[in-house]
Amino acid sequence: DGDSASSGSGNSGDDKIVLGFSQVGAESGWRTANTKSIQDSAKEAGIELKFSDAQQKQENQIKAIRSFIQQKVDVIAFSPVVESGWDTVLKEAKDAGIPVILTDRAVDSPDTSLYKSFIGSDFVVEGERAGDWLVKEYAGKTEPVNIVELQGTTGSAPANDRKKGFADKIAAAPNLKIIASQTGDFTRAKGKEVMEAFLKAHSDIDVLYAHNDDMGLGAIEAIEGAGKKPGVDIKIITVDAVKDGMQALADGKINFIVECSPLLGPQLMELVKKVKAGEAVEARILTNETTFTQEQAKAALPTRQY
Ligand code: GYE
Repeated sequence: DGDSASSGSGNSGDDKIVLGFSQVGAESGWRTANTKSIQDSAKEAGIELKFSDAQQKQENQIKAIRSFIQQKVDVIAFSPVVESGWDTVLKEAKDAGIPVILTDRAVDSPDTSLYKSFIGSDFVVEGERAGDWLVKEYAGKTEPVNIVELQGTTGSAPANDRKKGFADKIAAAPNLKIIASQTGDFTRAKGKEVMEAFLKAHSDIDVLYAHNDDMGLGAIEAIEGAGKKPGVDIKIITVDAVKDGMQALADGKINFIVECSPLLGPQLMELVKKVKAGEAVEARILTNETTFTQEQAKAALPTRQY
């Protein structure tokens, strides 16, 4: 909706700021909560939001950004599905005088003048927190620990960084070994499918590290389908801490979750206003996050917002 009113200038007479936002897709519970946060906070801030869903495809995001440029929106924000390949379209926005804000995921463009700010998590730290927990869990043990890894979308910042942070930390314990690692595209269906293949190929999996809750939840179905007990026969670590993940953690099917907050909307709208007013903004805004054990999940669940 809203597309019919989009010809000509983004400013439709009143002084409402027009924000074009290109979302990754609807691949996970995290993403759904993120979309809601952005839509709700735009409304609250009195910002007109042109929202576009790229269905996990970079070409769709590039199209959406070009369309926002054509519509002369005031500010463009987007969550880049992958890290590479943005220089050209970001240059087009810059040449058109439209400021860009990155949310959630990073780009690898060397020219940081192509965007005003980047708001979101430190995914390397998230991977490190997952790795730290595992190293502690097996402290003092020397038997081999076989880990399988479900990676997020190939080429995305969270997949690259969560893999790296985890690998860096488990390197401290030579018996902790990743025996298989594949993408599950951040979805439940893919997580299940890839875990089924892992279980067929390896009879001796001790640990699953999934780059998000949804893939972990899909994998739990695969593990149960293979007659094993998730959280007991195979220990599971995930990232995000959305409600379904937290429930599985409280139920003992997941062992540890590293939080990644999707509630970026309010801070994004603050940034949009500042950027529109020509005020200086911080180049990097980090989200505050924690981790959850099974006991902590039980305590947090009743008041969890998403
Ligand atoms: O962890 C995952 C989602 O970019 C941080 O994307 C986000 C990730 C999140 O699909 O669930």
